Amino acid sequence: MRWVNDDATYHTVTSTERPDVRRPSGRFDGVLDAPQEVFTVTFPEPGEFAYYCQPHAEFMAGVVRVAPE
Ligand SMILES: [Cu+2]
Repeated sequence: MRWVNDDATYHTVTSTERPDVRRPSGRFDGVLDAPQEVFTVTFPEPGEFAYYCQPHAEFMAGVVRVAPE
C-alpha cells in the first residue's frame, strides 16, 4: 500500500488495532511532512489493517483490506 501526501500539511500513517480506537499499535508509523512525500507498507498476509493520521485523528482514518490470493 502506498500513501502520498497530497497537500502541504503534516500527516502520519499510523497503525491502530481497531478503526474506532485510534492509538498507535506499533506495526507501522509513517510521517508525511512534505508535499508528494510517499510512505509504503507491505502487508504479507490477508487481513484488515486499520490506520489513522495522528494530528487529524478525528476525521482522517481508514482500513486497508488485503484479500487472500
Ligand atoms: Cu492528517
